[in-house]
Amino acid sequence: MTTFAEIAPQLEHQAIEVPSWAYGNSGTRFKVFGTPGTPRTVEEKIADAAAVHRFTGLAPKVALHIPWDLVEDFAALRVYANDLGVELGTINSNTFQDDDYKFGGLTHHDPTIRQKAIDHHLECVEVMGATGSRDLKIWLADGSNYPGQADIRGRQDRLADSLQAIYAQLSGDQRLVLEYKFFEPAFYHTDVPDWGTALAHVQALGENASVCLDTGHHAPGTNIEFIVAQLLRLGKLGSFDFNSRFYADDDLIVGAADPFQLFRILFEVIRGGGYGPDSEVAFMLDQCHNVEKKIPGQIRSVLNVQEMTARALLVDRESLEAAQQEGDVLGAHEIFMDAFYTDVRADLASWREARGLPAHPMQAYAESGHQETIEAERVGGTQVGWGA
Ligand code: LRH
Ligand code: MN
Ligand code: MN
Repeated sequence: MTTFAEIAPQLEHQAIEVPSWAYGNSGTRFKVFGTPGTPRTVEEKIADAAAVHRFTGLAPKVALHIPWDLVEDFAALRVYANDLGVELGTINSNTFQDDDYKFGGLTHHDPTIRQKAIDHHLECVEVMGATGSRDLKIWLADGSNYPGQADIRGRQDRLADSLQAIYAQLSGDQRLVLEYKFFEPAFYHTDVPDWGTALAHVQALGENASVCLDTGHHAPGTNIEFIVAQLLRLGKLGSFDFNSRFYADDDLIVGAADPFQLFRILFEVIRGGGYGPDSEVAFMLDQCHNVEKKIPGQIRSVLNVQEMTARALLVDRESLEAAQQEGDVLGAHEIFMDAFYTDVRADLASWREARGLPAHPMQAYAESGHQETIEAERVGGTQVGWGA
């Protein structure tokens, strides 16, 4: 049995990137509820992300979405973030809220619109230069609703060409990360529906292109940890967008719907070399907090990832391998489940305390008065969020 003391040093490597949009107002197509204390500016979103890091020590970076987080001076925004103790992380492009993109962006049949979508990505690459971001994350809303509506094959060819134009503008250690999603907003076909399609495109691009796996973007019952194992094996797992789903792309708190699935995913990440100081895999959250408070929602999320990482690290891999070799099905399964069922919360509390962090970040945040302060301060103005 592996002990917590044995795995504790490995917990130091945990870094989870939080999304700026988690702090803005969000909702469903039925209603966006306003939440007191919601940021009115990009700076206030970053300040909220910095609060999550202060209380947990787990979230040193904040991902930006362009144009939601468009500012005049990204270099100044970077200094502002650094002063608050966080860095600016992944730059997410957005070609899904402009009328021109009704029938697609990077796949569009009209060269003018396709070029507009490419240019948007080139602007994102410029932003990355100013923010010091490594990753450009591309998710496409492109697809069609009805059979015959679009030339599925032609769109793949145009997508490959568009991605090539964007990839050519990356420099140094910058990366292009392509995110897949099997449906929504298009319902008949999606242009990057699955990891196989994403892989085909990033493989054609080259070494600095990889796949982003959003845990909410799969059909029910999909074995996500298998995809993790395969992409790591091929050196093409660039990043995660973590969240929980009950039905579709619910974007709920990671580890809330199915902690065991999160454990299985993290086990494969560790097994495949995707966790640790030399890992190239970015752990990100892609979530919204529609009805709960946003900062504690994010604190809960990063703690859930930490908890399941600790449990996954606890799997006695030597004994597991021995049991597997012997064909001891139930023995191997038990070793795996023993780690999953280990309650690490008290050990993690002491571990945090030893690092000068609050033992219980949720409670510490609730008692800090921070929420009341931002709710009192942030009145008036426009609350930013989805669709802003
Ligand atoms: C699409 C998605 C993608 C977007 C984000 C807001 O469903 O997962 O990552 O950038 O949501
Ligand atoms: Mn996502
Ligand atoms: Mn999504």
